[in-house]
Amino acid sequence: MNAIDLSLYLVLDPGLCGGLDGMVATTRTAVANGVTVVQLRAPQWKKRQWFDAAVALKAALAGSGVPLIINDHVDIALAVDADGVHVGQGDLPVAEVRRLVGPDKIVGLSTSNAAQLAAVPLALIDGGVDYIGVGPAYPTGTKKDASPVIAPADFAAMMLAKRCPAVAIGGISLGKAASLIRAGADGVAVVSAICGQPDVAAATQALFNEITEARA
Ligand code: TZP
Repeated sequence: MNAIDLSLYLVLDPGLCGGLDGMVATTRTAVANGVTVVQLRAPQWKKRQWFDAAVALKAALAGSGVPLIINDHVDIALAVDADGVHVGQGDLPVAEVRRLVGPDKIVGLSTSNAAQLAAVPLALIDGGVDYIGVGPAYPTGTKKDASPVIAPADFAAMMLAKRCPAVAIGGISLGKAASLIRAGADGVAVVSAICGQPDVAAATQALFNEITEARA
């Protein structure tokens, strides 16, 4: 398994951030204030926009130690030599993703229920993943086709059953991260709690502090 610090995982949304420049500015500020992973996610975009944004984000993250993860598009991840790829249940199978990116890239997979969790492949040689996303933990307006919200008891059961690091996602804002960390999540992933916030630095710091305190 490739190590990844999932503590505070920023999933960029070009609409909320105000386009590419806004995504780069958000990334710089968020990383300076505690974000540990950055994912480029732009379901509406054409491939060239993905490529240009991935190049810009990779440059923005250079030297920070914070990995750049590309949602869904293995070719973009390979083209810019990103740190990893995150796929959903309807995307390319993770075994194929692993075969394409090799053993050293981070591969993440979204899971929304116990059955999907039980089917997660772990051994890298068999196409395993490095971490899972688990959600939605709360209702979200950001992903229109999100799966049903995972009830807290079911979320806790998934955290007990997981065999790799897990990041909670979906509707997580200040005050909603701590219970997920205490339930066993290794971190939380957010879009709207950081992207488009009037004070990205303060929003990031507050979330980071909540996660740190929940672990103490
Ligand atoms: N996957 C599951 S929920 C979600 C994704 C990408 C959107 C999360 O966005 P927000 O704004 O943090 O609720």
